[in-house]
Amino acid sequence: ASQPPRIVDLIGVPTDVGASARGASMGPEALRVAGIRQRLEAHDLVVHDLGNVAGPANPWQPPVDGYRHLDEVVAWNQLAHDAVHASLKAGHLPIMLGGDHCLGVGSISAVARHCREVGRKLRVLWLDAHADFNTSAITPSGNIHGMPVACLCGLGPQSLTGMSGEVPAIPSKAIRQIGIRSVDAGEKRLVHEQDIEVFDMRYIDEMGMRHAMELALATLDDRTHLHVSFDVDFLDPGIAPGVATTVPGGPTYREAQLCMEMIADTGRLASLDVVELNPAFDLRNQTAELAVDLVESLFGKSTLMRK
Ligand code: 5AB
Ligand code: MN
Ligand code: MN
Ligand code: MN
Repeated sequence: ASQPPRIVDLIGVPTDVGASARGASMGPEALRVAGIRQRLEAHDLVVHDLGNVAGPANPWQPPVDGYRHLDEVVAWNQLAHDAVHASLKAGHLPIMLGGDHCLGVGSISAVARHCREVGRKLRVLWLDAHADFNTSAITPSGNIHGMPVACLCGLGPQSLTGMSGEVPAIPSKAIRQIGIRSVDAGEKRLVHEQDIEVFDMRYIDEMGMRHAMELALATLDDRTHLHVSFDVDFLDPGIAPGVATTVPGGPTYREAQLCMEMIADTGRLASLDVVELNPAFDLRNQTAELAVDLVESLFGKSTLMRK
């Protein structure tokens, strides 16, 4: 059993081609300004800031055949895929700084490919207000940031579903969704059909974050690669206004901290996305600072009571 890697690569992917509003492209810099590097270094991590990858501009066009900006989304995801895969191959722990959540396809398909290459099991925790399980046939918007989980499960255009070299890139049973509270009608049907394990806000209200996370993290073992895809709109908009698609009724500060701390306790975190932060909606970078605070907790910032 190998220890999770302790060299962290920060990979900026500054795009908003998959989003409903402009501005997530400013996310990587806002996270740097909030001190993500220094905060990780304070936890005995070696941090390599690899800078930003450079992809196509946002053409800001309406959807075509149910997809907005598909070519640009594919280009950015290929860049994310290659950078994340190279980091994993080097034995590092990639943190993708998004960018909108369409990038989950590139990032997680790289993780899936790596896991296949080294014979590891995969668990994906999808922290989000949304299920991101739309397809071109059912999307209300055409925005591809609402489709990455479907693409990873093999539902979507071949240019996105095939990125890992296998379709589907991941089995639906590898996924746990947490914090969900906004799902479109057609999307809901697909999530049920695919049998995705969802801990929605109703579940968290009734059973508590602790129980939700105990189940979401159950059956991990020392061969499991744990990936966290952290959509900042997971958080309650009262504490995290800096996103384009706020949904009321998300986790409080304490619930979010507990979520991150329980992930840290597993010692299995091996890759991370921080996506959908939109500085154009933020107030004095407070959402970026909160996201960095929570990332710090993912790497073991905790109170004095635990060792
Ligand atoms: B996010 C919506 N379901 O498909 C759609 O922020 C919103 O990555 C998607 O979770 C939100 O357009 C995508 C209405
Ligand atoms: Mn490196
Ligand atoms: Mn999302
Ligand atoms: Mn979301």
